[in-house]
Amino acid sequence: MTDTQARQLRLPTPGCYTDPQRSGLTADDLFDSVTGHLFYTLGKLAPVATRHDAYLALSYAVRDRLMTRYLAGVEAISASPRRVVAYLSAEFLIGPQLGNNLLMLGIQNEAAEAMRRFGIESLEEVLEVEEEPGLGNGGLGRLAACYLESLASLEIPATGYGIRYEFGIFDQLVRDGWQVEITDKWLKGGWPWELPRPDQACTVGFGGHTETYRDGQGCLRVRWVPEQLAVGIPHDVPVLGYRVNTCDRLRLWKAEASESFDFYAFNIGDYYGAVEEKVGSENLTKVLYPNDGTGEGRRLRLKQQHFFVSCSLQDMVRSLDARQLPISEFPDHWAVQLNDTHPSIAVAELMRLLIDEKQLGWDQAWDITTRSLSYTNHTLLPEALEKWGLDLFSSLLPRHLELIFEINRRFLQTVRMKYPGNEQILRRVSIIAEDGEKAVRMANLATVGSHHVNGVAALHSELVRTELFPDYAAIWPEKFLNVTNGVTPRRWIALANPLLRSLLDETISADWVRDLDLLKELERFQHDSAFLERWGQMKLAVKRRLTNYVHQATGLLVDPATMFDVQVKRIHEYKRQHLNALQVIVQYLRIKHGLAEGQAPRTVIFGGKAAPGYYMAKLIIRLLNGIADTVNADPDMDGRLRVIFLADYNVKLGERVYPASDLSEQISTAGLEASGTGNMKFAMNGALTIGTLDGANVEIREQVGEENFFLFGRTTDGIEDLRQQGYRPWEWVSGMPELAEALRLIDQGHFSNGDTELFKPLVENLTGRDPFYVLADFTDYLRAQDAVSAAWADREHWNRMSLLNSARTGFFSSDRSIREYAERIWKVKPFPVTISCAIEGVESP
Ligand code: NBG
Repeated sequence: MTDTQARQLRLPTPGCYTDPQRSGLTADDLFDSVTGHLFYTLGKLAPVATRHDAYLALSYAVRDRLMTRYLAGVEAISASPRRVVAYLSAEFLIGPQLGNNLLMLGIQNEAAEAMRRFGIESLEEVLEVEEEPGLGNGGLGRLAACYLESLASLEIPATGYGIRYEFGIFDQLVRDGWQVEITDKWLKGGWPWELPRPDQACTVGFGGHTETYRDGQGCLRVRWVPEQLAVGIPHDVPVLGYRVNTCDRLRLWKAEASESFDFYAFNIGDYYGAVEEKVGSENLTKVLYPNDGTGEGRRLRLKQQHFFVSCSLQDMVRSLDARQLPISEFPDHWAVQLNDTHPSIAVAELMRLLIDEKQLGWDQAWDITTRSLSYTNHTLLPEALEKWGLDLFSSLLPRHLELIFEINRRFLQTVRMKYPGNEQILRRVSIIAEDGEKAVRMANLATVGSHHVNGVAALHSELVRTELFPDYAAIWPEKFLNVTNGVTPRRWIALANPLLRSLLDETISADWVRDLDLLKELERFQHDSAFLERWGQMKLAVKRRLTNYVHQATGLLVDPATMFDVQVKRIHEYKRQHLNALQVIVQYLRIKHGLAEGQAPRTVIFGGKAAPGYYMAKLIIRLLNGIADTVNADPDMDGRLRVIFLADYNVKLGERVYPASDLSEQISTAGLEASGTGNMKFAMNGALTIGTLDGANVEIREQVGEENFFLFGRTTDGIEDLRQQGYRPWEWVSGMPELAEALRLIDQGHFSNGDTELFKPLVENLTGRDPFYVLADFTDYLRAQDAVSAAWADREHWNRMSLLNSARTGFFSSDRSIREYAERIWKVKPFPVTISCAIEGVESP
């Protein structure tokens, strides 16, 4: 028997399949595997294979290599049960998968070599064709993805539970300066990273009524008789950790109708009626909602939330049943994290499963629920704190509403005992809002039903305690804590910034990828002129890469030697892109007036999507593009000022932009940005921050040193004082001639081809109410921008500050955040997985 025959005959051992073509990590093995997939999985011959085929075949080859690890993990957990983290999130913005998985496996070079043998010169060309699943709006969804990756990298067993939206966040085009939304058909070319599991489907009910009955023991029980059923089909995405065997799982639910065909309707000739239910149910997971949209489609949104939460909790319960573990052990097996209020119906749904399905008594069910759930708050903006009117709620989830009333009644009883006669406090902490339209307050439900509640940056968590939930914090002081957000250095440095990565590998050793605190060692070079020069050269090379992209995307040539001054994030008034816009206009005017001496030449880059229904945000995009058109067409600006709006900002574009930035704009109104995570990605990659004391900016400044951060603006208290004094923005304009001129120019149509109506709402908003204190912070912002220009003039000094920003941002690794959650909230420990064919270079314990 030849070697090849022997190899083909080898049978999989439990937990490991050692066929090199499926699990080997050499370029030869990968090449064989890709050839095999091209032929057998895609049914194509190499000569006619497209780039996309190469991407698919390589992805299947890589997925094979994840499976060994994934299945070994599943077996290990069932052999030796321990608590698993269930991260419930309506959004997971996981970004492109192929490049990341190659990095995790340590086979980027091998894959590049395998592709070369196909005649594809650079791996980039293949990575480029991957469509990213836009299953999130912004920071919250991306955070969930970073956290899943860190969980796997720290070898902690975890499942992310979410929704498989058929259409994710819309693709953004810019037409005549306006945002245009295009449906995101991310699944159209096939998505090789998911495994559908129809055998593990769950059924979820909606509507109907409840009825009481007596069980076998004569106990009175409640039964929910739903009017409509939908089926959730899990689609699993493997999430491999960095150079470890742990491969966690992202389980996304897709909705299908329970009865895809109504034979009665069909038989009476009503073909459309026969498929109506199917279409209705499948609409459930069709589209992701914009997080700051209007009230439209709210009913469907609540359905989505209940749908994915119910499927996920049923799945967890089933995992205990399958192992014949008593339901009382639920909290020993699952630590369920609620990512914002979107999954907070979990409090009622878990109670329902325990009481109605598992027939437990109230006290035991409540004990299990509150020992299992914990909740992260991600915003203080009142419009984002979800509330559902009782009419809507009772029509969709009648049984849940009964349970919520009872949870509330019992909770208020304990509050009454603590604060006798204090009706005010009862009104404030009640889960049901009684003022105005009666509604269920989801943040209150999540807080009452969780053992811990955390904010996402020190300042934000403090505001949660003192402003949002002071009464709850008085009742349960130990329930509230802070876990400052973090981002994964694998994607945001190692993958996104290969030049920085090699420099770090060479100067520190490659261990920084696992232990970002090692970046501190860079501090040794802070006075080494040669090293600082090298640092600057590296940055320049990275900027060149972005310059090429900008040229290709916009047709504009930008000079990589200019300062790249960048603001990329969702467009929102509180994030104040319009504050930045006003500053750019002042820079432009100074150049026009010959007053720009000492002003650094800049390329100002914007990127971000506005919620489709958010008019003011869309007008801000129009303004940014209007300024870009005017500035870029003016020869006086050549070499001094360029303004770019990059369309369709997403994870992929973020990977290009963060590494190439010199200045990071983090200029939100103090108290309104819960944390920010882009701010961390910029700083890690050596951009300096200009920012307010808001969110995690506060901690970034503490870490990198105040001398390496451009601070401006009013503090949370300063804003509050202004509000109390009665803020009259129009009175401020006259005292600030540069601002007055900038506003006048907008008003007169200078950036809108003479159209004096277009930006009126924006100018009137700023000078009339200015709800986000743009004008109040303007002068100080300009001062800080002048300090930025001055610092840029001394390049060695700038490079030193940049180096120190990278060196001191180890704290913002999501590994640190996840360790805090694991120790303080979830009480889970790493559980290394052993497989006989471990990844090269990794010791299997
Ligand atoms: C966002 C905050 C950000 C924060 C992310 C992740 C929501 C509701 N909140 O400041 O606005 O960084 O959450 O925590 O999307």
